[in-house]
Amino acid sequence: MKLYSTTGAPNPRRVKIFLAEKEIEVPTQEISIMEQEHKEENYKKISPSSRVPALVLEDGTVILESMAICRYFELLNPEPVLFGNTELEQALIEMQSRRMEMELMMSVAGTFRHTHPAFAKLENQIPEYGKIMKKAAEKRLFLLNQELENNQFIAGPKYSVADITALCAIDFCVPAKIEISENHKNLHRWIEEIKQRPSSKIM
Ligand SMILES: N[C@@H](CCC(=O)N[C@@H](CS)C(=O)NCC(=O)O)C(=O)O
Repeated sequence: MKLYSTTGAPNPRRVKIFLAEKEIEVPTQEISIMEQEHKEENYKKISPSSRVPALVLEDGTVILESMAICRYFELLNPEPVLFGNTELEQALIEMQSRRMEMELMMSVAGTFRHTHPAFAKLENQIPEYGKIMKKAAEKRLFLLNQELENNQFIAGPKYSVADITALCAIDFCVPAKIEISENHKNLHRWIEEIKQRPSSKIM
C-alpha cells in the first residue's frame, strides 16, 4: 500500500491527519506539485487528473479522493470513529464535511489558485475570480463562527472528519492571504482547541 501525498497541500493533509488520529502508518511517497511531478506520465497512470492524494493498494487498485481514502481506513480501522456512530451522527458529519469542503475549502483554494504568484505556472489565473472566491471564503468563515456558537466541534459535540477538513481549509487561509477576523471569537476558540491535537501539526 502506498499513499501519494504533497506536503502542505490541504487535501493530502486531510488524509494524513485522519491517519494520525487513527494511529495508522502508511508508506508515503512525496509528489511535488510545484515541481509538477503530479503531471508526469508515471503519476498520471495513478491519477489521470493529476491530483493528490492517491492511495494504491497491494493489488494495484487506486483510490482517489481524500474522503474516499478516509472512508476506506474508517472501515478497516473503526476506532476512533471519525465519520460518526449513530445514523444521526453520520448524517450530521456528512452534512458538515460536504459544507466544509464545498463551501470553505473550495473558496480558500480558489483564492490561492487564482491570486498566488507561485501558482501562476499551474493555473490559468483569473484574478477577478480569485477576488470573488476570497469574498466567498470570508462570508463562509463569518457563518462558521456563528455555527460554532453552540457547537464544540464542527459537527456537534464530537471531533470528526469535518473538523479535519475545516482545519486544512482554515490553515490554507495563510498562503491564500485570507484573514480570520479577530471578532470571530467562536472560531478562534475552536482553532485553539484543534491546534492542541498533535495531528494538527502534520503538514
Ligand atoms: N477532491 C479531491 C481534490 C484533490 C486536489 O485538488 N488536490 C490538489 C492538492 S490539495 C492537487 O492535486 N492539485 C494539483 C493541481 O492543482 O494541479 C480530493 O479530495 O482529494
